[in-house]
Amino acid sequence: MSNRLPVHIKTEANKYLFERSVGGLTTGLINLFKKMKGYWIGWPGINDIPNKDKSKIYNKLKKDYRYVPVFLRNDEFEGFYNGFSNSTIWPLFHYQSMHTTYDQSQWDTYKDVNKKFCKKILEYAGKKDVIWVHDYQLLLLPGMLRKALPEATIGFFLHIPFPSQELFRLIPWRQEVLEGMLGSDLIGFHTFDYTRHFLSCCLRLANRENEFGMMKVDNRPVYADTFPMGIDVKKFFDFRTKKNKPVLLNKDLAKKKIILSVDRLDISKGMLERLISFERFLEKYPQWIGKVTYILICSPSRTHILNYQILKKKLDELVGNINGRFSTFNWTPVNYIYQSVSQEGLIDLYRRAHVAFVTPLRDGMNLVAKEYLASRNDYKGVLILSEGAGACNELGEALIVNPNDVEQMADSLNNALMLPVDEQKKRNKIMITRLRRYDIYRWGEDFMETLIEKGKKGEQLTNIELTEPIMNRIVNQYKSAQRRVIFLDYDGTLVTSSRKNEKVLPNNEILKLLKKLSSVKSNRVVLVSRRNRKILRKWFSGCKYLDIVAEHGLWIYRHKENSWEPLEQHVDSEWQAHIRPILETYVDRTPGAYIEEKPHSLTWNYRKSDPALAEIRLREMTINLLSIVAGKNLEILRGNKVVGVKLNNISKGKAALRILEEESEADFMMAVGDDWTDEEMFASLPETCVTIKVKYEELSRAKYFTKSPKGILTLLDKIV
Ligand code: GDG
Repeated sequence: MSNRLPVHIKTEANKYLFERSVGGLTTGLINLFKKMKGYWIGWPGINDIPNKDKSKIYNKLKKDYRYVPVFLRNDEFEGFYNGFSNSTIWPLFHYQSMHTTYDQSQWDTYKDVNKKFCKKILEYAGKKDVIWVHDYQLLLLPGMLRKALPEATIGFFLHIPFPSQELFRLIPWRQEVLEGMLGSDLIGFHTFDYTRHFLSCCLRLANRENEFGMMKVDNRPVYADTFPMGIDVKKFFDFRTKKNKPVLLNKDLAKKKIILSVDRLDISKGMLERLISFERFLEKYPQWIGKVTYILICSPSRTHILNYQILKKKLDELVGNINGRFSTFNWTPVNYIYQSVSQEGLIDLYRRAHVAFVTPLRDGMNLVAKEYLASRNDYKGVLILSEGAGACNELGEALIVNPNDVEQMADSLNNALMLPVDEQKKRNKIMITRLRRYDIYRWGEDFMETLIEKGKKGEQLTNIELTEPIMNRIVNQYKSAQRRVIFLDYDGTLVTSSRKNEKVLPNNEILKLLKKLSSVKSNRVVLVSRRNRKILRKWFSGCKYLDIVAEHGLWIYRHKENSWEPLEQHVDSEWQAHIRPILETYVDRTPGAYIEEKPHSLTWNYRKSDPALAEIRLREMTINLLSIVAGKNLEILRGNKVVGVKLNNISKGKAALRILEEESEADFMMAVGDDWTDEEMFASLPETCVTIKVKYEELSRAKYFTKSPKGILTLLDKIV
């Protein structure tokens, strides 16, 4: 799925003509698509097609190319493409917030058109198909598809930068945009920075934490990862052009030193700044006057948008000024071509250009830089590349420039023209070898393989909702067992989670359930809580047959013995004196954070803090803590908005295992909990144990989940 099909339709003399469309996405994907057996669904490049012609076009595209057109009306295209896509998302994501507009009706149309695309896919996609959605025009589509096809494997790739949250948060509909993207199983970006920005937006604006790029959304894992798009290196490298006969240039021009740039006319491509620096270069290095020609190829794009019209006007003027100022009777400094050139012509130009001058202000990747290198089968030529292009991460041997630094760019032109051929070859060989390794095919396969793998892994990671039929199944297991052990956490599991030391007394319903459940002779019911042992005994004094594990596993109460036993005879708490000051430093530096203290643990809680700040503090703090806990009987554990240091021989899991040692006959085991200390318990219990997590938006080792304590009380009620 992409906004644009790889062809666009033109009308000429009442006939429909099909032409290849220009642009990074299509160039990159067309060959990959040909290798796959699928459909490419997208807009055919023309609007308001009369109904009588639609089916003719539809059939031709489908039969000849396996393309499926989504027909749009002019007004839809205006709001969706020229509007929200290219007047809001594009400029904002390219850090041009001053050129960004926010228009409610354009946003509404954007949503409607995404729905239209969704409807079209649903005509083709099977329940479990793999769907790959491309780019910023279809940000909402993964979310829409997920609703309609919950089991499908959905990938999304963003071809443009993903901005820092400072900018992204300016969008009034930012939440919906993020949720739309999060409908995917895998979200791909060109560079690690874009991935990082996206994850940071999810954290700060949608409160979604991640573990190494994985988030949990509606009980599904969603992955964000980096896949730098490559090109078909072999095609460019092996392309046959006649050495002596230029395709587009006349003989005189072909003899000059050529500086080349190729862009779609776009505000992000830095053309004005580039021209200004070329003018400065002529001023500063007059020895090149008459010897160097700058060929500026610029394909028309988004011509209906005002900002693009203004840019075109400025560009025309600037080229005119430079040419007026420096031209001689037999030399023009800037050769400005405002049209698309043929593929053959383009590759011939790449091969003849001494310098490729690629200086976008911001660019998701920039394929032109890669194409220039791949075309150079003589390994000659110099690439000047902007640090604002995603490609800069992979092409460090190019001459790297800041696209706003006119002086630096002018100097780089001179340096590039002076660079010895040996040095050119050395640098280009390294870069071309790298491009060969991760070419467009590897990129596509890598994304697809990861998508399919993550889609599968998702099935394993996902816990199952505790629905009525599952409850009935658990009740049957319970009924047919001879000896049962049931571990129940209290806060957050039987009652709604409370703040630190707030008292949430068990109500009559809970007390009645626990009393009944624990009175059954063949049952051993154990309440497993973080709370103080005395309080727990007081609260549950009415449940005579209930056993209790208190203070995260430190104490075990057996009703038969009517006494408390420590899990470990000696609990050393000296270690806390070393850890506490470190946690305190981070409390001081992180508004909202606080420390919770137990004999066997110290935790740093940040539920109330800014999640992004806490994330940074956490990383730093963990590094500090690691050096202290190393080699000691201590471990660092991370839970939901909490990180803790604890003695590693004391935990709910260890206490539960101690109890199970006394229960060798048990043929039904169940454990229920809601937080990270319970995760330890889930992990240490045998595979056959029924484990239930009372929380929804977190990854868990438990087999089942339920959204609130109500689900657990219902299950216990069914059991008793
Ligand atoms: C977006 C992102 C990202 C251009 N003019 C002609 C022509 N082209 C071809 C080039 C190249 C493609 O169009 C342009 O690709 P870019 O990557 O440079 O830029 P965008 O179109 O803005 O693409 C970009 C890309 O998506 C892929 O993810 O890299 O950052 O903005 O392939 O060769 N081709 C021909 N004649 C032209 O006049 N034949």
